[in-house]
Amino acid sequence: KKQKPCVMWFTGLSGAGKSTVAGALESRLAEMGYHTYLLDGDNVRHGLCQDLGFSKEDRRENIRRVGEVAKLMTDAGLIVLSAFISPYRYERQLVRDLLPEGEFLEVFVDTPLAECEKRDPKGLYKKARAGEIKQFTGIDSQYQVPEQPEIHLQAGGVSVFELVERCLLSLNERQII
Ligand code: GGZ
Repeated sequence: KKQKPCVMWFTGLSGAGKSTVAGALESRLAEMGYHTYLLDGDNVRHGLCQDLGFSKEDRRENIRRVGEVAKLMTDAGLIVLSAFISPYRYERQLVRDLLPEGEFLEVFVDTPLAECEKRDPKGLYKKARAGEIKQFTGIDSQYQVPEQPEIHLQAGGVSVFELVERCLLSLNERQII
């Protein structure tokens, strides 16, 4: 099936739904016959980036490595979905600059902090509030909101299915699929 390679770069707070939406989108694309790969904390922070923590420097290096890997995967023709907090504008811009024009799609999973904290699926916000985890994004480490994301998902109160549909529509409009 004909596809144009690209990187869909999901960014947002912990618990915003990045991995959930990217994973569901990947399943839909695979069903449709497209070649994809999902990069997220689960397969990257346990391997390629297992030496890195959550200081500013380590997050930078995490994103730099993921960006380079994503680029290699686009050379192989894949639609790459990446789901990392990637809190700094500068690092997201560096990844954008690695890729040809039009191949980097920033997807802002815009779930309010209060909602992420209410969900708190792993209890990490609770720990961060209690001071048991330091440098937690949104609590004592900053998240720089994307200024002009290609796709802005206002995710609070919207179903995963609907969010995936919006992504598919955008890929279609951009003639990637
Ligand atoms: C933010 C943290 C932290 C701190 C552990 N700050 O909800 P999760 O658990 O599964 O997703 C978060 C994940 C963030 O890793 P990333 O590689 O996406 O971060 S970055 O792009 O900033 O490099 C969270 C967990 O790791 N986690 N400690 N201090 N998230």
